[in-house]
Parts: sequence; structure tokens; C-alpha cells
Amino acid sequence: MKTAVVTDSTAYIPKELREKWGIYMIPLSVIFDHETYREEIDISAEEFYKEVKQRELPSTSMPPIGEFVALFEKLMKEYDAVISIHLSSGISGTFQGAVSAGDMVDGIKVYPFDSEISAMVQGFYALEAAELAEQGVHAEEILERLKEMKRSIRAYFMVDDLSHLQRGGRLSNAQALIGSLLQVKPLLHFQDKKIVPFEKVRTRKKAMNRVVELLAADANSGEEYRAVIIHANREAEALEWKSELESLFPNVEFLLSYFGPVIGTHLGEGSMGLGWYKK
Ligand code: MYR
Repeated sequence: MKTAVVTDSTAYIPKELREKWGIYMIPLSVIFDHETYREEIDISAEEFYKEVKQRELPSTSMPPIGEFVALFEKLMKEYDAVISIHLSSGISGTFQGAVSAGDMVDGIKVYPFDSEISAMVQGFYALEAAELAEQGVHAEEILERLKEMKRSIRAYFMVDDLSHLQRGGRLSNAQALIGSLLQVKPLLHFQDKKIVPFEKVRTRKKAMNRVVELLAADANSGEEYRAVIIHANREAEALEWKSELESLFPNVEFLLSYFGPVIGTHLGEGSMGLGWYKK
């Protein structure tokens, strides 16, 4: 059985890595003043963070269902199945788009997978699936492995300014929480597919230290982990954090990634996250 792996742009897997593993990418878009830009194609993260300073705040949109249908129809010429891995269905309609498109095409079995997360943590699922697909592992077995990964996947992130998440309506229970959260730097995470505060922490440094404690609680078991530091236009700070973490956790492989235009619209510049899973 030949299985294709599809993910969306919010996994922010660099093009070279996608090409190396044969991962297909379907883009979400940012919309500035009625102009639509497909991220990773029409606008890079670097261009976005420049643009956002000069223009009205953008909005975002999921890929049109027709794009999923067109991609799945193209893939059916070469593959028997598709695993389509997407950002959490609690924050975007993208996963549901893949489900609907899968129902519309005949001739290829489509397995949509809700990562219940986003960014490179979602990318971890796509890379794992691609590696197994290349070995000829059956799509259903690949899905079992992804479900197993879900048990150890963790991700925490912090934003500089909560108003982006509030404006985009992606912070759950926002009305009740926002007043008490604006004075602090809440550490955020996903629960039941939605973004919720994990803990209220007063400063960015304290939030980062708390994430390190959470990683230690898992990784101090000595088992092999893979982690990713994700930043919204804060590469120098992220690199510094990466080298600190590498010296603290020799059993963890650390990658560096970024929040691109779509996720950056909802989190705002300066956001930082750390995600990991047991290899
Ligand atoms: C859409 O318009 O469908 C896209 C909506 C994207 C919402 C993004 C909300 C922030 C996600 C943060 C992910 C952090 C992962 C570590």
C-alpha cells in the first residue's frame, strides 16, 4: 500500500524537509485589506512580521475545500491512501475541510488526522507518518503510531500580548478570564483541542522556567525525547534558549521552528513555545 502524507502550512515544516520526506502541504491564508496571501507560498514568516507592522491587522482563513479535493484527486494517481494531518479542529475548520473533501473523492482512502495542536508539534506527526509511509507501513498502522505519539506530546506557549488571541476568538473562556490574565504572562496549552491558560505566571522568564520544569518532569526519566522551540520573530532568544536546554537535557533532541503568518496573526510577535514527545 502506498500512502501519501499531507499536512497544512501551519506545521511550518521547511520546504527542503517536506521535499526530502515527500510531504504534501496545503496552505492556510492571511488576509490583509481584502488581499489573500497563502502562507509559505505568497508570504514568508519574515515578510509577514514586516508587513504586520505597517498594515491593518490581518485575518486568517482555512484552505478552500476545493483545494483538498484537487490534491486528493491528484494523489490518487500515485497512492492508495492519504493521511491528512491538520491543526486542531478546536481552532480551525481545516481538519473538517479535509474530512469533507475525503468524503467527496472516490478512488483513494483518506484518513484525516486531528493533531489537536499546531505548529511544528503538528509537524512531528507529519514527519513520523512520512518516515513510516516510506517504509511501506500500512496507513492504519501509521495512524496507530500517531495515536501513540499523542499520549506523550506536550506543548506550552506564551504570548507577549493576549489581545491577538482575544481578537481572533481563539482563547477559550476568554470573557471570564481575560481581565485576570492581562496583568500576567499566562502559560497556555491545548486542552480538548482548544487553547486555555495552563497557569498564570507573572513574567516571561518565569513562564519559560516553568516550561523547563514541565519538560524535566518527562525527560528526566532518561528516555529519548524530541523537542522543538518555536518563536514568533525572536530567533536570537529562541537560539539562546535552545543551547541552555541542550546542556540541561542531553537525552532530548532539540529543533528550532517558527510561528508563521497564520499562527503569528493569532499569537502576535514575540510569542514563544516549547513542544516535545517521546521518540
Ligand atoms: C483559520 O483561520 O482557520 C486558522 C486559525 C488559526 C488559529 C491559531 C491559534 C493559535 C494556535 C497556537 C498554536 C501553538 C502550538 C504550540
